[in-house]
Amino acid sequence: MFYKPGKGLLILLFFVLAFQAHSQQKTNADSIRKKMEWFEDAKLGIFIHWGIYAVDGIDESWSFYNKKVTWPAYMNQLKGFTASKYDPKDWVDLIASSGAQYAVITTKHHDGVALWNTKEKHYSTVKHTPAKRDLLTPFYNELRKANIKAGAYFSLLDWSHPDYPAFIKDSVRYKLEDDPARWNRFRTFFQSQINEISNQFNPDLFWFDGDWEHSAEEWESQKVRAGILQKNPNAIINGRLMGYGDYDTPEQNIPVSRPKYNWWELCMTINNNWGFQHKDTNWKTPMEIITLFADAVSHGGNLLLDIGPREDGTIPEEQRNVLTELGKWNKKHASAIFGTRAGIPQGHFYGPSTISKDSTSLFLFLQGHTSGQILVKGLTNAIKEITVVGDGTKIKHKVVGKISWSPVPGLVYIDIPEGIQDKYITVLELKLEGPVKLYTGHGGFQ
Ligand code: FHN
Repeated sequence: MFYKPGKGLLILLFFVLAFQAHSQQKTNADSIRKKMEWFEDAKLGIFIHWGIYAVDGIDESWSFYNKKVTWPAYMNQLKGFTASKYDPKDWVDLIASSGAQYAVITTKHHDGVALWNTKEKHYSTVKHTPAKRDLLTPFYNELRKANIKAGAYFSLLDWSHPDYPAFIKDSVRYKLEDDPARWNRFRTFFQSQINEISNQFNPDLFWFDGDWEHSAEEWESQKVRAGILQKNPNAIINGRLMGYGDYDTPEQNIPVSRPKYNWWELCMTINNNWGFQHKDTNWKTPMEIITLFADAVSHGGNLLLDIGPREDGTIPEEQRNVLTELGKWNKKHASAIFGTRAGIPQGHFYGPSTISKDSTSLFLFLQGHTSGQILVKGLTNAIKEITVVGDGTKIKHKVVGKISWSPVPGLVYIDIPEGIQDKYITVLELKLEGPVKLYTGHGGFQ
């Protein structure tokens, strides 16, 4: 006679399992939130696209994919990639001077050329270029010395690999369904390279790219994520692993509405191209970079600003200037940027803003050379004092239209005197009585 569990026991078992699943999910969410904290505090990263495409100054990988040049002509750039003046300490000193808290370098772009001594039988700067060396280890070593987090960009797709389906636009080497064994060979290859990167560099952040060509199942995204986290549970993965990442990566165009992920990062070129292109002199100015950086931070995001070094490893002066100017502004306004959280909605203040982590300081970013009065609406808190960040000047304000018996706050008008304006963006710190509290009603007396 077998024991037949009663209905009550089955219901109890169901709730126990449901509670365990919920607890596990909460634990996972808590552990992700904890590991994302440095990223959320970091606000600024520097992206580095460095590869053989800098030799002729052409589009990284895309130039052969889009048939602007033949693949042999593109790969002929291997012969010109010298890294002859590569100075990783100079790179990291420049990155540090910008105020960036992390850096992400292309370990391998879609063209398949690894910048480290991969054991896989495929292209690398070690085996196939005059550079003849692993370019990543010295860079990561310098980042660690400077206490800057290390990111590894890795292209899942590899248009140069003979076992990868896609090659150039409008033509494929094979279809997955026609040759699954060949796709498995490629999957083993790319996952082995990811393991090499994990084992050799232990990145704080994996920046995957090129996921759009296959599904999570075809990439085995879940297995890739698990493998990375098994080696480093604190590693952060960007949102380009077909749904198995930790944060969103809007590219080139700043979001107007906040992206769907809890965390997000805008990646952007400093001119119009990711890699070095001598013909591209369309440099964004320091003012433009600082403006879009403030906007991204005010919406709770990060900026990953790209630079493209020359084939010899030197960084163009225009790129150095932008990073240096950005760094000077960041140094002066660090309290309003690093470690803050997203600011108040546009309806309350017409410009970027951030809030201190303890929510008792509200930072207002004044575009252009504002003077006269600015308005903050719906701020319930009393303001203890207003200070110009990085300058210390105290500023007066007045509350207008407050009806004494109504809970609706009055309008806050702040007088901006001449002479306190920053060269780029002026920031005010409003120290509040208690954590920021906003009125979001429809006006009137309620
Ligand atoms: O195709 C790449 C491109 O070359 C570049 O690396 C950018 C950087 O975010 N990512 C892909 C396009 O989204």
